[in-house]
Amino acid sequence: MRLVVLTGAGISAESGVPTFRDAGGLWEGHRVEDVATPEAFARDPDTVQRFYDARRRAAVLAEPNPAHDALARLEGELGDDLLVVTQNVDDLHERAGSRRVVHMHGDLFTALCNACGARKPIAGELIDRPPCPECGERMLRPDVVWFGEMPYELDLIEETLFTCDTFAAIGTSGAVYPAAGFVMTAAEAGAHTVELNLAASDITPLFDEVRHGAASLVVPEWVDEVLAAHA
Ligand code: BV8
Repeated sequence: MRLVVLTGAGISAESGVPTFRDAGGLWEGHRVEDVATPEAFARDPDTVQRFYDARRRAAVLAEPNPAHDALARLEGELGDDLLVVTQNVDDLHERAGSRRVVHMHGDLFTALCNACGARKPIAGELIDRPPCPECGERMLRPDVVWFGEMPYELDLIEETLFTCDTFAAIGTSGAVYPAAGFVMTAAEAGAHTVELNLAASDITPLFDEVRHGAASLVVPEWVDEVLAAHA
């Protein structure tokens, strides 16, 4: 059994991390083009830095929920036969104990230097332009993938999708590519595909199986079934 699990903001919603498109979501308070594009950063870096500094502070205060815990438990049993690909920039998968996690859209706790390209851990804020520990320049940005930028680890992700026999998408609206296309790649490779989401998404019709409900309930239930079938 080789599994790929794609997660989105919905898996962290019950941990108090706002999603993007739901009521009260991030895109209600901010226009994507003002905070999540390289053009926005060039035009108004302070607004972009404040946006990510605030999300970093909120992510520190959040705790993993039973959905994160269940995936960590699944990795405990399946080891290398499970890969979690997350669109999330929080660190709740790792704080729940997952190790095999690919952050295809980057993460809040790494800074990327626009001068020398170094990547450095960051716990605090970037609004005050701290110097790059490597080159000393004050051109650090959040190491997140903005719209129009190439997501990370696409080769590894596609390779794993081609050889998986089960693909699950948890808490994602399927509104953003190339992530929203992974279900088709997995299906073409013959995998069984399952969506676990609070409500129907933009890609629900593409799945073999659909389970709608809160991640903290439907994910542990699904993991128990997978482990029972694997035993
Ligand atoms: C790229 C990081 C070149 C930053 C993000 C093809 C067609 C059309 C457009 C495109 C295309 N290909 C590329 C594009 C352009 C663009 C795109 O997709 N635009 C969209 C708007 C149409 N894509 C890009 O620019 C990408 N780069 O294409 O580079 C390329 C081309 C080909 C191959 C390689 C490269 C880069 C996109 C990455 C942008 N960065 N995040 C940050 O975090 O600030 S995207 C961001 O939004 C997320 O990371 C995620 O990827 C995306 C969607 O968010 P979700 O996680 O799904 O959250 P959302 O709020 O939308 O939904 C939440 C869901 O959870 C809902 O369904 C809800 O019902 C559910 N839910 C809520 N609560 C719960 C729950 N479920 C369970 N339990 C709950 N309690």
